[in-house]
Amino acid sequence: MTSDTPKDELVIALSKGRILDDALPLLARIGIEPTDDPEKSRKLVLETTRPGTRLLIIRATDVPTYVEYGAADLGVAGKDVLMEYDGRDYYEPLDLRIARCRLMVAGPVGDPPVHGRLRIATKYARIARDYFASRGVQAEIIKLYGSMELAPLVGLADRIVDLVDTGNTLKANGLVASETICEISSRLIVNKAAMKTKHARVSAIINALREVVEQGDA
Ligand code: PRT
Ligand code: MG
Repeated sequence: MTSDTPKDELVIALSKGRILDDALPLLARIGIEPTDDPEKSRKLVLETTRPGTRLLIIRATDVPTYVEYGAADLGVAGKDVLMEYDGRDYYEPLDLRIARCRLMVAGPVGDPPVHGRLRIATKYARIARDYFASRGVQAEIIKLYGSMELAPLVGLADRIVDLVDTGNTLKANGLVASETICEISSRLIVNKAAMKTKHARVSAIINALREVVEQGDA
């Protein structure tokens, strides 16, 4: 791919928030710790305690793009983001089992079933389209970029497709989940060229993380 990182460097792309919160302890256990506090620092490139290994702090939805084009060698991204992403040209060797949640269909509490075409508000247009099509349900997908919970309350949509963790956000807005589309967790993804040109270092990270993840499960 086009913009490969220098050969003597390893770049890992991550997003701020829950993925960073959950990924930092895993990285620390394999000896990679940022030298600045990522939540406090405004830097988008963070040096780590492992020489030549850097973290890029970017938007969650941009992680697969950086990895596919080789601007990062590795990345951590939610399965939701990967499923929605247009490209597929990277490896996905490991389920990190962090930032777990479910992608669900939800609607107003006590709402009767909708007959005919369903209007679905979601950030996950591709996933929602595929899901309803696979079930033979006629759905009009309304793409939103956030606050999906509002859409049924103001008559913009009949249902939403969104991530649910505790269910508190749905509850606070008078919504209830009706179907699970899939279970979500974050995955380690790897640039295809880096897997070859930096094979020793990349596979050492994959294997070390796999061990940590499996220990966490025991
Ligand atoms: O926030 P920004 O627009 O920059 O990007 P983002 O929303 O993609 O990032 P972030 O950090 O919010 O989420 C990153 C990833 O975390 C997602 O892609 C998921 O893979 C994962 N994840 C895990 C979640 C949740 N759990 C989650 N609960 N992402 C979002 N939520 C939201 C959900 O959308 C809803 O608004 O939390 C709310 C529901 O939570 P509960 O606990 O009230 O059910
Ligand atoms: Mg968010």
